[in-house]
Amino acid sequence: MFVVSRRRFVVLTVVVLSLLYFLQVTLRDAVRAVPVTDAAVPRPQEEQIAIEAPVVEAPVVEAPPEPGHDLCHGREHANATLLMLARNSDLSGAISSVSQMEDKFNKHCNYPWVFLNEEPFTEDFKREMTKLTNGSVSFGLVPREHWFQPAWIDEDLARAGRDKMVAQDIIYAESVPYRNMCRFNSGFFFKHTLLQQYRYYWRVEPDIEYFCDMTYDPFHYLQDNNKIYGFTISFYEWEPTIPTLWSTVKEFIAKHPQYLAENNAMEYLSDDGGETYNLCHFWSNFEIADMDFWRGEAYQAFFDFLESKGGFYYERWGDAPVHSIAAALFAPRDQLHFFTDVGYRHQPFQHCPQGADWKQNKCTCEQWNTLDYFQQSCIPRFHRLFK
Ligand SMILES: Nc1nc2c(ncn2[C@@H]2O[C@H](COP(=O)(O)OP(=O)(O)O)[C@@H](O)[C@H]2O)c(=O)[nH]1
Ligand SMILES: [Mg+2]
Repeated sequence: MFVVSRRRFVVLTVVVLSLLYFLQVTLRDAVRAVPVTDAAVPRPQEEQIAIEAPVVEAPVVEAPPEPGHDLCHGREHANATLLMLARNSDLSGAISSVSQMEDKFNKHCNYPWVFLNEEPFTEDFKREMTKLTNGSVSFGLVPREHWFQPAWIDEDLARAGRDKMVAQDIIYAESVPYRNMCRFNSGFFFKHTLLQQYRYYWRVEPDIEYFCDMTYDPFHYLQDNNKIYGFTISFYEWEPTIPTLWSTVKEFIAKHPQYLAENNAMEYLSDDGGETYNLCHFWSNFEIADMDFWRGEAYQAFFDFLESKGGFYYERWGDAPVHSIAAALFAPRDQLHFFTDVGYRHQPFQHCPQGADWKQNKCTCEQWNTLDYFQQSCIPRFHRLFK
């Protein structure tokens, strides 16, 4: 009796438990089938995924990069270097410029630095510069023949030219080193041994200011967009420093018309189809540019022609008008680039980005203080090229 009733009890228990399990499953599915329409009720998503969803690897969604944060990650360096010509006495200005460049751009990218000087850099200078960057640093001596006034220049004529400018109260009127520097920057820097391996350079001077974070790599920008010359400030040259430059340019063009690019930027340089120079130029203390252009046939022929006239010493031809005229005439206009989003100052002028660029790039300049809006600016002429 006891044995039978125990067996019955076990059977009953199994039946009851099966029934309860069946009811639980049916009810649970019924509840899940009801759509959740009340947005205020949080859906137990994780629980659902845990129970029902097949296990799939969730895609890795990276947070959008902070502007500038990874501007050089994920892509090889362009073939480029940062470049500074400086004297040992420029040390404090060089420290200021290099640390700003590192902070605003190069700490993300570690492009190399090349420093050039016609005298050996002091150990102090080298130590200070090396300390400021994680990129490689090289110090080069400018060969004598790339720097000093050539022997064939008539010194009496050159002195007369300097005296005339002193009388006109022109800045650097009497300075031969300044003329050496302008000639070197016009025709020789890109021939330096340390620069042979590079195509693009960013020219940086001591004592300049950068106001904004770079949010992209400007070397890649030039490369990807087939640009050869980038600038931030453009205005009028002081005519007494270049009295015969434009007539020399016209003579060169008449001899070598083949070097004039189709769709060049002559209208930026001249308001009368090339007859006279309106003195507009790109301020070359900031340049991000392609040395292959300077190394190319047209520019080489152009520089040799200018050099043969002696105007770097008899007058005071600057590398800014020389580079600008060449870039505007021997390259198509769409290979020139206005880095409008780069905030930059070299005494006494500055360019300050506007609007969204100013905000996104965390610029510290005041937006009203930008040469573009002043009468001295040639930026409107540059813009008109593309209208
Ligand atoms: N090594 C060397 N660099 C010079 C000399 N003169 C000017 N520079 C550099 O050439 C660039 C332009 O000179 P800077 O005095 O700033 O001329 P400015 O910008 O036209 O007033 C700067 O990078 C200077 O450091 C010089 O005699 N020797
Ligand atoms: Mg300067």
